[in-house]
Amino acid sequence: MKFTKILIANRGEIALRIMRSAREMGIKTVAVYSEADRDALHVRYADEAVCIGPAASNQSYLVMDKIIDAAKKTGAQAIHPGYGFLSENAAFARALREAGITLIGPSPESMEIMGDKLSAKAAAKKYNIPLVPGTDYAITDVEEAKKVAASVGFPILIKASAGGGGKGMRIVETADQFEENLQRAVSEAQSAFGDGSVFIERYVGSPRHIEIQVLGDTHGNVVYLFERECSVQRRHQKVVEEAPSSVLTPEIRKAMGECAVMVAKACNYVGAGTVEFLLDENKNFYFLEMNTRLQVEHPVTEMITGKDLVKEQILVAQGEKLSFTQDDLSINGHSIEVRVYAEDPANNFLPDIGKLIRYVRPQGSGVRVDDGFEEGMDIPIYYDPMIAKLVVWGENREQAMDRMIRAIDEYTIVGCQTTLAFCKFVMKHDAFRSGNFDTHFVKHYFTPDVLIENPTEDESTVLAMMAHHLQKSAAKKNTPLSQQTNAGSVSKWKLNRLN
Ligand code: MV4
Repeated sequence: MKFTKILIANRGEIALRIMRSAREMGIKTVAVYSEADRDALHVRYADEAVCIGPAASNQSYLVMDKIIDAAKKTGAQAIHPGYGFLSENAAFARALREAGITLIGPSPESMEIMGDKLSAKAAAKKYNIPLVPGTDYAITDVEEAKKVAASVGFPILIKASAGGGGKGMRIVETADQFEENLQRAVSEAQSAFGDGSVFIERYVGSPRHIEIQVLGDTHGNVVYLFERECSVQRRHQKVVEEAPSSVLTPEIRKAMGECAVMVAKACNYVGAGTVEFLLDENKNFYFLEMNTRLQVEHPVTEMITGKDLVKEQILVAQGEKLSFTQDDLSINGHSIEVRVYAEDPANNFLPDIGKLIRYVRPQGSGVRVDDGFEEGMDIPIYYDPMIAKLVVWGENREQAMDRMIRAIDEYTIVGCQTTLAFCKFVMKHDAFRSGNFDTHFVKHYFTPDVLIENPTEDESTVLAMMAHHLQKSAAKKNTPLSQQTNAGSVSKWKLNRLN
């Protein structure tokens, strides 16, 4: 069935990004919004908009019934959930199925298999996908855990089956630490996820995080759209993503890609999904988990493949066959994304929301900005503090990194602290530039004082202004008051630079 109208059950940059593809396809869009998002860009961009409640997500963007009602009321045939919120909620997928509304995403069954790490591992094991040595069943008995550990070797990582994204993980260095850690992990998993199942794996000490984009249709076809490298992250929050990875050989890429396709086939996957792997120092890769949604960092894949992943999602949700095969896909150039958060990297990345007093996006060749804000808007406190995704494309990695630095320098955000300077620090760092880094990059190399050595253009301006001002006031001290002028050269100069 061809859709004529779809509802986007999300907000911010991803809601806009989805609407843009829908509009290109001639599909009308319905926005839903909370009271905090009345003036948001996704509401203005949509053909229709429905208010679904107060600011708090659990009273708006997370309330299935309100969203389903909005779809029924507006006659939307399908719902795109974006990422976060209800995007990986199997109950929502099932409720849509019962309401006769198409989810632009996988089936509830695929979500359930992959939502639970143990059932995901079990599904992958059937296809001989490499897994980190450990257990593929829930473990509660300390003696048994010690036995497994003796065969796979310490350190060991305890993971919650219902966890994911690093939640509920514990490292165990020696056998005598098992008792305490296992009990704690079980009770933490029970209280955090309502499921105390944990399993153990050998701890891979310095891994790279590499994920494969897959796309499946309802006719059993699945392709991979190569990898994204997401090793630069801070406390499990990704900061920089790129495609392709600088460490994969064509052979490993093909092997990982084919494994990812098998993982998708293992759960009859339909739509866009991401299969996460760890890559160890010897370039062995291991399946970790599958994310059954469109990911934040999908643009880097779009930049190197030329595909519009949202369009493809909509087409397969309409029941169409994929219009290309694996052999039609190739990697063109290099793409990097940085996440621009309203957070203060000098102050432990605490959210620093405020009004965007001045907001000027970078432009020019090979630059894409996915955002949901305009100058003058407030960043709401209720949601994720991501302001934008800054994405660049270059013919090669070097050009992409240089272009990213240029784009960061062009980006003007006044009104809140942002992670831009931090991203510039990463782009200039030898370990990043050489490609020789792992998931410990931020922990190993970042301290707030590096920001002073890596100011963005805006910060350089402010620093120069401060220096200028200090010089003037020092000079003033030695000048009789009667001779002091108040030319306001600082503010005039600032205006020149900003306009
Ligand atoms: C691991 C690991 C080391 N060894 N598993 C973190 C997120 C979740 N998807 C799995 N994670 C990890 N699993 C074994 N056996 C290290 C991590 C990990 C990590 C993985 C990807 C990206 C960033 C990370 C940061 C810390 C730990």
